[in-house]
Amino acid sequence: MLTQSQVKHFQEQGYVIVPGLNPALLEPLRRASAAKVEEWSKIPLDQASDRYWVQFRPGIDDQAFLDYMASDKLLGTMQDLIGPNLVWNALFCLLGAYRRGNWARVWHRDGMNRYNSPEEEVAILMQRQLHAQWNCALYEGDNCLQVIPGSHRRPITAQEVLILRQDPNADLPNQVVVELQVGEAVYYNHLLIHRGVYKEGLRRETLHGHIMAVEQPWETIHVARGAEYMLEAGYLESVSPHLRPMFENTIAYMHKINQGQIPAPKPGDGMGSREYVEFVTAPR
Ligand SMILES: O=C(O)CCC(=O)C(=O)O
Repeated sequence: MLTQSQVKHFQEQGYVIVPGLNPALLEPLRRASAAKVEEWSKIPLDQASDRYWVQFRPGIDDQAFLDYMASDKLLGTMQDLIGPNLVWNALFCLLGAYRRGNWARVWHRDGMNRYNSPEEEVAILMQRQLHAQWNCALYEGDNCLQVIPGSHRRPITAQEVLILRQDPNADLPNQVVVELQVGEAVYYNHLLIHRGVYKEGLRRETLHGHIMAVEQPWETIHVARGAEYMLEAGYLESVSPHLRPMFENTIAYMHKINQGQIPAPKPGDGMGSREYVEFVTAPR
């Protein structure tokens, strides 16, 4: 159970670091992750050079991922942060510098929509506060994520835009480097202005997932991409009863997408990191 001050930190600063992966899960997760990474590393570089993550399919891939998802730590933390009714979206392993040397993902907000004024920008941000994404480090030394605390509730500043215009990878005022010990997780609102800075030689295999509340309005693009296996007969019954309510919500959500009940994002919305930087730095 999180303390009130941890929840407040998440709400106001947009992130909170929480220790406590069950130690019995660490080795099985490392083994499962290494096997998936090995699979991924066989993809020819010209087909995979842009990828820095591997997707896990709980219930299809190694049992360790399901055990991790079903842990009280993960579900309890998410419920403390965003409420009791959860919709699972995705689970990846973030890799950082694998096969790419030193590089950085530019400052961005994930999946941000386009807007015409700071008021519209804040309205979009405030509509998306009932979700969280997390990074849980499986190895020592994960200091790849950097965030601008509090930026998930306010417009990007003129000073930030000025800096990004000169260099979308430059340091920004008040940036915080998120340092994770093994088994620690940072839960964060991915609308925080953030980036990933990756160093050659750092073994980074960091579990990275996204969960939202059923109450969170969202566009189709973001939920359960690549998770059609969840719609197969018998899938739900195959997972731990602990996970079923959350997975049932995901499946219901996917049905709504397939039936066209959830509006598709407008063209140009749900921007990726590069698009985001181009959008905010464009002359106005
Ligand atoms: O590697 C990281 O921790 C940052 C990931 C990131 O920038 C993103 O998920 O949008």
